[in-house]
Amino acid sequence: MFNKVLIANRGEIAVRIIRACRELGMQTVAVYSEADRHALHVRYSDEAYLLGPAPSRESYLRADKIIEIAKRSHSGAIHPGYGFLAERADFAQACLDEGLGFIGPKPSSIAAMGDKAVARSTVAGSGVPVVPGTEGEGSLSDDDLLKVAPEIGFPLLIKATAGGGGKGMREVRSLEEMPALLNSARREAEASFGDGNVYLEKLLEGARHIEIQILADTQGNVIHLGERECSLQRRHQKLLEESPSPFVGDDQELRERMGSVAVRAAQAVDYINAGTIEFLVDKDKNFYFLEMNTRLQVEHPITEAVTNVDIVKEQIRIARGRQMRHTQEEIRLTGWAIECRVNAEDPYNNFLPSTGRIDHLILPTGPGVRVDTGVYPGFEISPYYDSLISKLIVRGETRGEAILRMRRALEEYKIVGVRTNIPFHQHLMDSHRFMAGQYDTRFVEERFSMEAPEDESETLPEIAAILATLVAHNEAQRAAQIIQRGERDVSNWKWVGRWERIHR
Ligand code: MV4
Repeated sequence: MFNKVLIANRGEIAVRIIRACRELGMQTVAVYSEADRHALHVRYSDEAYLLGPAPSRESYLRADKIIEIAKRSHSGAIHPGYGFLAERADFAQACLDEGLGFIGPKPSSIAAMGDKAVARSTVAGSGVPVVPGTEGEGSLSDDDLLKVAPEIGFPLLIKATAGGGGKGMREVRSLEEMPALLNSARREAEASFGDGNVYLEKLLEGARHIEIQILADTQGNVIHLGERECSLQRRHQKLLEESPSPFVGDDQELRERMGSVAVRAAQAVDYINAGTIEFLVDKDKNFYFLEMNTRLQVEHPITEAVTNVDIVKEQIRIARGRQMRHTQEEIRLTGWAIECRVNAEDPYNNFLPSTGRIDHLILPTGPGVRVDTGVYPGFEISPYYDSLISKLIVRGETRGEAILRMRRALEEYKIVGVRTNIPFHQHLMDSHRFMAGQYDTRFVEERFSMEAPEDESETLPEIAAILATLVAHNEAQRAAQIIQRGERDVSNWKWVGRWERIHR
């Protein structure tokens, strides 16, 4: 039984895990790169060890060094967080081989779900619905794929078996264009994963992306914690998540069905610890298994907010061989939670990553607000890691209250020194489609613009357009976002005025 945990991660998630450990009375060991010497996770941990230079390859991906530090510091277990080594079966196995606990599933479960074709056929064998497509495991040649494609029917999707996150994915609308698309999909998959193997699925258009959080302990208990709506994303990067899903809403029967199918999918690979089953859900509420994420997810706090379950503490208890503290009957979703991912990127410039020092920072607080962050004033945002700087999570009794609370929290949030996507989230909170919960995975890319109100404004009087823009974006927030030291000498107000005249 361990009581010292090494956190093999950085940023907000490392801080989140350290907090859970401390509340459970456990010692914490941080690891960090040269870019993260002054990071919050280093300050919050009991001990911290340098891994190496800033690039992930030379620091947070150095499995050998991390295991060596775990042993040297007498840590009993490693929590991988998300990203980096979290879904590497070989790393989980190496931990176990060295007598270290891995706070996550068994290596065999990670491997089975890591190969998307194996995952499909494994869960399908347990009666989990999958999108019609190629069946079985093992590699398929172009000839094989071109032969079965017409049986599956067009449009279809080429997907990488080593994939996930949309890499190596291609839409195919006819047999004629398929050979070239197979080629480019294989090349991209080979470049990204070192594995050019692909499989086919019928393309589901206009579907929603809804995922189910599950927890499984070593005593054989598997429960689900309801769903998260994750359709608001751009180029496979999620931007906002909510729980419950407005699409599932009060259809408790659908929730229960998706939940029990998710539990079955987890059981199909002998799953232990926290995991997430992703589904595509069509207009008629048919749902299909997409993939399973065998890790703690970025958006776990919204599930915590509506279930009152501390998922990270449960992960640690489960890894210590303890029974889960909750039964399925005890889990009830109450209220509504929304998470906005605050990224250091410029929503007015194609979401270009923004780096630099955080000169000023005021975090929103107050009723129903949670901020998980790894940064503080004076911290330098480097280009080496993902651009997530914080997660703003709000909870309300109803979806309406949660949206109003999110607006209020976004107004309070001030970051000066780097650009952030806060104006994007503010714009989104004013979108009628978002308010109505009417969005699918194409919404941000196809129907949402930062430049103009979503419903064409030509017919509206000019004065209304100006007022709507001013109210929607909140002048003060806009001014704070725009400041870049030494770049111009006019006041923010003048600059905003010009900007708005240019962008009308
Ligand atoms: C799909 C799909 C439509 N039909 N599969 C994208 C990433 C990977 N996790 C699976 N993805 C999709 N698979 C079929 N058969 C549409 C997507 C998809 C998507 C899925 C979830 C969230 C956002 C998405 C954005 C574009 C496409």
